[in-house]
Order: sequence, then structure tokens, then C-alpha cells
Amino acid sequence: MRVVVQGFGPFGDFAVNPSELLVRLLSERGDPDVIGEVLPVSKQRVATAVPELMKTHRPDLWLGVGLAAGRPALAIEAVAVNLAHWPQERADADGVSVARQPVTVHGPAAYLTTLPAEQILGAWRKAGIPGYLSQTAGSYLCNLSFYAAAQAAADLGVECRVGFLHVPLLPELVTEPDRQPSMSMALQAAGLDLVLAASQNASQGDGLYLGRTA
Ligand code: PCA
Repeated sequence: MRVVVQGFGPFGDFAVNPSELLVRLLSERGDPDVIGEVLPVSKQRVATAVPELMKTHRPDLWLGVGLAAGRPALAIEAVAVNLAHWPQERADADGVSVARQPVTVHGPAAYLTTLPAEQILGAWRKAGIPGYLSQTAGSYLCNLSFYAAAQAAADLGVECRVGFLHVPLLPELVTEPDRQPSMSMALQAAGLDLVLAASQNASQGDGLYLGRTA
């Protein structure tokens, strides 16, 4: 099974993006079926690179990973929305901000994750790793990359599970310990491994909805 795991470079106040470290750790294992890619937090680069990667690798599984500072646990994103919206204060790596634009003019309003949510949550629970199903990936670059991957898979006819994992801050990135939750790299990496294993072992009907069989 071919897997693409796509993370992001640094952005905002954070010199390091844990998603980049996670992707590098995975790549260092040298599994030829697991392709790690780190993209800059740039609308233009993400919009171009994601469909290119989908076309080049035609993976069975696409997992985006990004930092969600302030979140208390790992989060599988339920949905990618066709909305790009972020203010100048959060301008991307090219200085670009957008106000209420579609990610893709001709795309649907949203794509639901095709990751096996229940299996992932169950695996985290069993391993004692805090995690939950998130109902929004926001409207910044993580949502955009997730939407773009789902759209590219649909456009190219790639039969691929597509999903997104948001991770908390690393302890060393916390500047306000009374307010900012964090999670160690070891726990984040273990949680990511379980997402990949559960997704690779999932049966055809396993997806977002509970009790669905197909
Ligand atoms: N987090 C941002 C973009 C890149 C990243 O790691 C987000 O949640 O949209």
C-alpha cells in the first residue's frame, strides 16, 4: 500500500512545526511505500504541489498533518470545506491573505474524511493516547491542503483514503504553560503510527459514519 504523508513547515509564532518533524521521522525509516512531503505554509505552493503529488504517487492513502496550537490532543478532521479565509495577521509564507474565497471554484462545498475514524479513535484509546474527532479543520492552509487532496483524488480518479491529522504544540514550543496544552514528540509519533496502521488495515466500509457497512 502506497502512502503519502504531507506535513508543513514553520509558520506564525512557531519556529518549528511538529508536523515537519513527524514527516521527517517517518521518512528516516526508509520505507519505500511511505512518501513524506513537507510543504511551505503557502496557498500557491499547496494548491500546485498537492495535485502534483497525487498525480505522481497515486497513493492508496493520503494523510495531511499540521499543527493546531491550542488544541489539547491529536485530532482526526472529519471534514474539509471549500473555504479559504484568513486575515493579514495570519498571512501565509508569501504574505498572502484571503477573505472568503473558495478553495476550488468548481468543487463541492465539502469533502468528508475517508479515514476509518472509529478504528483510529479506538486505537488511540487502547494505547492511552489522547485524541478526538474534530468537526473543523479551520479555513487556513491545513483545511486547504486537505480539501485539495480530496479534490485531486476525485479529479484524477485515484482510489485513495484522504484525511488530516492536527497535532498539538510540542512542550518546547509552549510559551504560556498556564494556557497552552502540549504533547511530546514521542506520543505524537505513536499516535501518527496508529492512524497509518488503522487506515491501512481498514475494511472497505470503514469510514466516518458509525456502524456503516458497504
Ligand atoms: N497548521 C496550519 C497550517 C499549517 C499547519 O501546520 C493550519 O492548521 O491550518
